Amino acid sequence: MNYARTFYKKPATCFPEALPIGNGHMGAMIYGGCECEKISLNHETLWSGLPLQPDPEDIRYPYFEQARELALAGQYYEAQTLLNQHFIAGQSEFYLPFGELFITYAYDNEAEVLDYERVLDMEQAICTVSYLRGDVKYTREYFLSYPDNVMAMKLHSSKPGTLNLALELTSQLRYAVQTKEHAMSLRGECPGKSRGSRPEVVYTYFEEPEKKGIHFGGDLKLIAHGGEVYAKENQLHVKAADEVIIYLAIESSFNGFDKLPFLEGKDYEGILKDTLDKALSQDYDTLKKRHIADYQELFGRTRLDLGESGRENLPTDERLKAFQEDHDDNSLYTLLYDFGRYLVIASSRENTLATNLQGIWNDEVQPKWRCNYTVNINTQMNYWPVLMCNMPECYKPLIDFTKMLSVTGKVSAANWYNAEGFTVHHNVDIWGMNAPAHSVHVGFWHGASGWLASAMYEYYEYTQDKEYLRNTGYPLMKEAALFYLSILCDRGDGKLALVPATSPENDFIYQDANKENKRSTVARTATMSDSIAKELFGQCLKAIAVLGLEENEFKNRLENACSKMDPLQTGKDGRLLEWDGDYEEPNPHNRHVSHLYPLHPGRLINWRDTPQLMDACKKTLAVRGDDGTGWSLAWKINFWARLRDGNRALDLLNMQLKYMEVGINGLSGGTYANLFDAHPPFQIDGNFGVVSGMIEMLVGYDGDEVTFLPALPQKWAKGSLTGVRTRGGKVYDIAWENGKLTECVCRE
Ligand code: FUC
Repeated sequence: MNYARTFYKKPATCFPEALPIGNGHMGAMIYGGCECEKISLNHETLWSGLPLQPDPEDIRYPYFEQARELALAGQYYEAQTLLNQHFIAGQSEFYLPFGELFITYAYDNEAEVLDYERVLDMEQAICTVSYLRGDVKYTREYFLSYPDNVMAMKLHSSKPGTLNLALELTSQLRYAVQTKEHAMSLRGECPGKSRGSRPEVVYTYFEEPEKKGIHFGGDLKLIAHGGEVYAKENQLHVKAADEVIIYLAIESSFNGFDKLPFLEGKDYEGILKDTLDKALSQDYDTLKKRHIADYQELFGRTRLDLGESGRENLPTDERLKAFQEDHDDNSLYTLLYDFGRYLVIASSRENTLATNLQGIWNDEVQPKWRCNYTVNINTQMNYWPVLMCNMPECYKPLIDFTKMLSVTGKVSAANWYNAEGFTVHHNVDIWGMNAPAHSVHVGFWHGASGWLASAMYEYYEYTQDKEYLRNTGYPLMKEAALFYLSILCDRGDGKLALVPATSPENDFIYQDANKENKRSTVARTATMSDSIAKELFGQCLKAIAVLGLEENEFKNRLENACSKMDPLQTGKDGRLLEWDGDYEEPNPHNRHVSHLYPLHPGRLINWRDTPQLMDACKKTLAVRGDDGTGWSLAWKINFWARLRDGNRALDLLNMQLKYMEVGINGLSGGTYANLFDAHPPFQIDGNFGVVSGMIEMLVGYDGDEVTFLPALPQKWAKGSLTGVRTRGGKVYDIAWENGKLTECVCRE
């Protein structure tokens, strides 16, 4: 068994080299500098903007109805133009960084730094930095406790009286800092409004109380052993101490998506005080023990062992580079698996918000893609491994997220589509923004509500928690299904479909009535949208049966729809069609492979019911090509696992492990030195998608029956996986040798 840790022989020079810690609410990135330690800080609730204020008069559905007529008549381009003019509702707000803590060291001598090490210990969720300067060993230890909601830091030197430090807190938002002896407080404010796009976003801070953005604070307390502590010009200074303990708590006034953050905000200052008082009432070691116990209870639930490779003692950046030469490092996959689970626990806990595009770690005020929730794949991927890794508690933020959207998404369903239920398009923020954003190409896509609702059913499948299904899961599924039921229409051949539709961020070329080639993103139907709806309808029917509900009218509507929908068609070359025509594709290698949704994460295409479509999926992937952004590679691992081709899945996993230099943006993914997934730039989804992909390679289904090693690559001839949770709610330990299952124990 390998010890789960990443480590480095030098400080980080940039964000994707720094080491992440988190407790779901707060996140920190540790750089580990010797002269100056930099720690980037986040709190999950720091966003620009204010609660949504929907305008009941803002009715857009007549345009939808016109676009539908145009699409049914084959006038896709015209439908697209109309929707571009009338359907787009703006942009999401931005996830913003709290700021930075700098700890500047002053040394008594000029000695060279030796034996430098920076470690992220994922067995304990603790980050350490250590080095020698002359005869003094300096160490730092950091963790972010979920039970005590505080960041704890211990700075130590082996020789009494040699710790000389200055601490400074800064922010890129509007802020002020106050220092007192042994304490420092930052008070800040998020802008109430953002306008424009990166790199020219304009933020506005309002003075009117009802327009004021989220207020926040970070309070720091310092305890020095030996030496002297004093405050000077916004800095806290420590002179000649032996050891310093620091506690930092961050809170904000955010009080829910529908509350004005200033007028109806949380008493974050009171909470900060209570949090720090509680932390200070315990000693550091007690706090640390509570943190480790809390973390290990989750992290220890599953284990993957693929054997040792002999490279475990190489610093992680060098190890990644060695992997580019040859792939003989099975325990690097295990490390990636552990890192993904570590990130789940560090970013998504009960009563925290769902993870955004970067989890909770973001140091930019104008982050890429607004660091929002992108729900045409990314947010969902963040949660793929969570249930399999037997951490249902960590799935709860996605449930809360869907609940919020079921409220705010009602307006979009009613005003944009004249429909029942709720709907969600591709971009969401902390305020529940969900209407079509940005442009029709990305924004006219109403699949997110259905996809999230199916993810609600998955929670039941993995936990078998009927109370949850009755009170939470099913009501959300039903509301999401009602939306699709209300807008289904005859697509022109007696079959029901969602018309018009887009396939996320892709387009096609068709010939219009004048035989002219036109390019459009809007089609009559799209395989993904119809599959999302059909999958959800089937899950609603199962839930009705499981719960024994008298839902006759709804059930009839679902059954009628299912019998009249036919989303899965193949084209002349045997590929699964992405739209309802065999169109020319201007972008055949598009990173999204949305039409394979029914293969993964959906289950409409599977070996038992639709074996003939497996080949169509393989052909689709062959033409799409392997390369793609980090999340695209990760998705393809999951596809190939479901197609039961382990070697192909492993090829994709190897591509995901391509060493990514910083500063590159683009569409060819990889992994940064700190193991963060590179879109590039950093996007966290791929870190989670690889974990579910690895499990999909080892655990599959034949109908509802669990099967093991469905896609075992030759290189993983021997191994074990313990504590894996499966649909049906059972937890298994398995082991295999020479590619054959040797052990299979059902634990629960
Ligand atoms: C979707 C993707 C991009 C990126 C963005 C956040 O729009 O197509 O690749 O992941 O979300």
